[in-house]
Amino acid sequence: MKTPRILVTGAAGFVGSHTVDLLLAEGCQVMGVDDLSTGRMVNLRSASQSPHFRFVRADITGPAILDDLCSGFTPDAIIHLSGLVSVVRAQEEPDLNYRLNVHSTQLVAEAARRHGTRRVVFASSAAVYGDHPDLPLSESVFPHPISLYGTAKRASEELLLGHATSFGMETICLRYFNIFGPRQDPRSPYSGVISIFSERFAAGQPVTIFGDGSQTRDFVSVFDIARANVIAATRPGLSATVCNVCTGAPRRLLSVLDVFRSAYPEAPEPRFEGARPGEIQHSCGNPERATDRLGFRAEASFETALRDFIESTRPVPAPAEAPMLAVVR
Ligand code: UD2
Repeated sequence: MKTPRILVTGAAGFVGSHTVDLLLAEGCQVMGVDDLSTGRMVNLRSASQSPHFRFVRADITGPAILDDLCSGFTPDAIIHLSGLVSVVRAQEEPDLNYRLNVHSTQLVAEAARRHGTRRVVFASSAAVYGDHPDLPLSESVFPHPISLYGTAKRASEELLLGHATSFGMETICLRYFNIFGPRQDPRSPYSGVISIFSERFAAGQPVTIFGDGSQTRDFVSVFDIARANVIAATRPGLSATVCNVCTGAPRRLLSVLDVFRSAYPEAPEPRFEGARPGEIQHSCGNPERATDRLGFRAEASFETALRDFIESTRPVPAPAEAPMLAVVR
């Protein structure tokens, strides 16, 4: 069988770098592109050792960039992961949100069409659902995003599905729920709660709980997200679709906190503050469609994946000083 050739945009980011690692482990030829505005080369340290990986530093919205990549590499599929990830920044800079989260998708879809790449996998988000009351969220409910970020993801989905209908392309939009795992940047105040907690617990600093901690989220390991991407890009015979990537099992924020506190029993007490304005209380996806249409099911046990993540971010204790040797004269 021919070795799959996969082009990954946003390859040096949190999700991108794990996806690249898994594609290489599965024997694919991988071309990664990233402008390194938020992605980091250190995330590709292991991938860069592989003779099957090539990396190009570029902004994919630049003139002819995607055409050059597609004509040089001739990908079988494109996994489009680059974009503006901050919901707050998307709200503050709507034109930037449009360029990075909508226009870039149109450029990817068109480059794929022109170069005969039938399969495009797209990083969509649970944000397309907005504050929908019917949980768990199924793809059949009408999406009603409440942020420009969610709106842009929704618009991108429609552009890709339009390419499927018009040109027979296999465009697969994956609605990721709350992703956690290694390489997520904890420094931004808008990072995922688990990466913020891991950094603060490791530094011996108190964490802040917004609200009373009873809010729930459908947390998915980044290793499962990478697996969904790889299946969507490489499994033969898939049709265009939109699928949740989630576990279907909501977790309370207080139970997440408990796992951290058992790993760091000496940690200071958390601080409680008012809930963030406009935030939803509960979120959970229905994972059935991804199982039916892609053959994907989240496998990581939440507790195990969270404990592994906590251990991987635990500071390494400084080596004990060597005992002084008495000088014998
Ligand atoms: C997620 C996405 C966001 C958007 C949104 C759509 C992440 C990181 N964010 O936001 O991009 O798609 O869903 O619905 O996946 N919290 C604390 N203390 C902290 C940080 C957070 O209590 O230091 C709370 C926060 O108030 C919220 C929960 O933890 O209730 C989860 O917060 P989050 O920022 O990880 O994710 P979320 O679901 O708000």
